[in-house]
Amino acid sequence: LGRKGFMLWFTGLSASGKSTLATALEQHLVAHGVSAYRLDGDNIRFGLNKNLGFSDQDRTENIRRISEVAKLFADSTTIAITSFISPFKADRAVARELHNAAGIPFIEVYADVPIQVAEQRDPKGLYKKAREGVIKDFTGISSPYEAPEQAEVHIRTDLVSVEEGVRKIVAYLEERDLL
Ligand code: GGZ
Repeated sequence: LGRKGFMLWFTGLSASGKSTLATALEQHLVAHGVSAYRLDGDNIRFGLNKNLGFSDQDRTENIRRISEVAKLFADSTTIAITSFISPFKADRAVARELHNAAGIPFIEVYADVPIQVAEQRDPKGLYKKAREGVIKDFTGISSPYEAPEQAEVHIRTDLVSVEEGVRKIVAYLEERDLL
């Protein structure tokens, strides 16, 4: 009762483990009776944003729309969780400012992994296709990823387990009195 929503913004390379972490966190919260809702490529890029590709301009518009929609969830009593590469610092800063201006806490979670590890994981074969030039403008290969320098939570997904990652985020939220 009286709980306020907030925004948990995951950022990281393709195959960084951000969606795995975001999903595990959402399950943890919901299992503890806390309302949370996750936006990711599956429910956004195939719906609201299906007219957008991966040019710099389209990524910026992708992130802009996601921020606006997530803000609506976070403005209710729900914890909004987003899981997108969101490669550009400026776009993440705009998303943060949008939430700040509305008095909604914005917590950036960096799912950090060396690109070599992400490329080795390559669960969908996308890095291979990017190397072959079949996929153009691929993040980390032929399109930039601007790593956050001041993320509220920084998780090396190749060094800690999913459970440990969830614990780290939960500990941060408890410390901030958000949980
Ligand atoms: C990066 C791409 C690309 C290109 C398709 N660059 O690992 P995935 O498959 O499941 O997650 C990636 C997803 C990235 O979409 P986002 O909306 O998160 O990107 S952004 O925030 O930059 O707008 C990947 C797949 O889409 N994918 N082509 N060229 N990722």
